[in-house]
Amino acid sequence: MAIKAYDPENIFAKILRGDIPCNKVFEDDHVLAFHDIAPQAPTHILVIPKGSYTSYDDFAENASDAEIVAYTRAIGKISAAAGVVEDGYRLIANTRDHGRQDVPHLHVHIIGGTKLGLMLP
Ligand code: DGP
Repeated sequence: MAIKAYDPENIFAKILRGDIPCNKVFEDDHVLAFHDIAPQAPTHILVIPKGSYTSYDDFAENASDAEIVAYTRAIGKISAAAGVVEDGYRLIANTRDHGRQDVPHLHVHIIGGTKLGLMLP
């Protein structure tokens, strides 16, 4: 199946443009992070690159080194600031159809604040 082109009307593109609000936790030149609208745990933060990347593989292939470093470090910093590092947490990047990705703009979920259940297929 062909990988779809970036859809500028996806909900995270709208959040990036300021068309719809978010509960922001971090922002810099390359990254925006905000609380998930339907949290699955006490901490549930979404971290997105500002560039138009549909998914992790698109980002890994096409982002600049500066974007990749900024995104990777931001995920670490935001996790630390959220207070989940010591006890542990989970990073998830659901990817396209089989990965159950709903929003076609790359996002990493930072989930923690409690002992999480086992991941099932
Ligand atoms: P995924 O299935 O990995 O594509 O997860 C998408 C997540 O995005 C899901 O946990 C709910 C969240 N979400 C969807 N719409 C909005 C929104 O408008 N605002 C916020 N903050 N989160 C949203």
